[in-house]
Amino acid sequence: MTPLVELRSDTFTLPTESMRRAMAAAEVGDDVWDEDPTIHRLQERAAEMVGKEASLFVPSGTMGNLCALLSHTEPGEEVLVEGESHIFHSEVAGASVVGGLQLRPLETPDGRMQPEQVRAAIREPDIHQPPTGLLCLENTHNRRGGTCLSGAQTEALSAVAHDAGFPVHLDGARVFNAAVALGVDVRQLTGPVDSVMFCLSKGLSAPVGSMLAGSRDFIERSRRMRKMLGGGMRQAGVLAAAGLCALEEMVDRLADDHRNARRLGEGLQGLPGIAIDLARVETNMVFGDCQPPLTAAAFIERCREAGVLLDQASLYRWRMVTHRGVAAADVDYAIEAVRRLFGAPATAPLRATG
Ligand code: TLP
Repeated sequence: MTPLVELRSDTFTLPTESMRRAMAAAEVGDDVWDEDPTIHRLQERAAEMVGKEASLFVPSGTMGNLCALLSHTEPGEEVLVEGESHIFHSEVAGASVVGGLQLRPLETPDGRMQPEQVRAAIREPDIHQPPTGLLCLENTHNRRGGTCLSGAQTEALSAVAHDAGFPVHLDGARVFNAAVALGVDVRQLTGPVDSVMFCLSKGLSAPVGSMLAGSRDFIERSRRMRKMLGGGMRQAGVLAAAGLCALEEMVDRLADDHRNARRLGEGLQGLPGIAIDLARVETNMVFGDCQPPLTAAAFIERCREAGVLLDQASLYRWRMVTHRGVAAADVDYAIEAVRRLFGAPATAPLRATG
């Protein structure tokens, strides 16, 4: 049977043995009543790690972001987002449907908005215009390649919003990837913003769940929003137990995923018909563009037949994501399989994994 290398997303990571043991042994209670001791431990630990007063366990990153938007804004306000951000592109317009918010996309080449660009987008006090109510950042930036915002960039962007009197929310679904790639404490990336959502269920390998962190007041409001959205869970300490393992045991190993993504990007470089921007491979993602008439869907189907699974980003664009379930040998297998599709010679003898 052809082996399948799972590169569609780091959401495909499976829980570790240590997570399964912790889940089986977890002490639990009714979390809607705020009585689950394992969730309390997770929320305290998560808040401490990202340097915020409090945090909230939510079922998904999408719900965490929506709770944040609802807690920070009033209906009719405008929210500044990057043009390819997950909130704008992939959250089913929840901000507009549920929050009555207008999302204003700002275009960038690499996911890193410029302070001046944000300043210029802030609305004037004018009866015709929706007031600007929030700035959203994304780190790492998924659809721009898994690119990182540095602490200094986060600080400069946040200062623009704060000077104008509105808060900043960070979609940090993969903010630990950014911290590991930049070699900094994650608090440098979360300190300047008012709230941060990060996912336990992606590279950190927990089966379910994300965290939303911020001030005590903000988390109190978000708890209400989570209930409104149907995200009040009961004995979810079984899930929080896996989340605690994710935070304690899974952060440092993200560096392996980053090394594997680079190896993948380098191995696929130069094939006729697909273009990879290696400069954008900063963390665990590799994006490529097929050359018309080859569409991403057709390329993905051919890769699947060759045992390599990847994800479609747009008509011609595809994405590969490395994670704990993909070893260096799987990366090498994927490189050779894709190169064969293009009739390209095998790569030089493969290096040992670092
Ligand atoms: N991203 C998923 C898909 O939805 C695209 C993936 O496979 O990458 N923010 C960012 C930056 C994300 O990448 C994602 C998920 C989310 C938020 C939402 O998280 P979930 O899937 O837990 O709702």
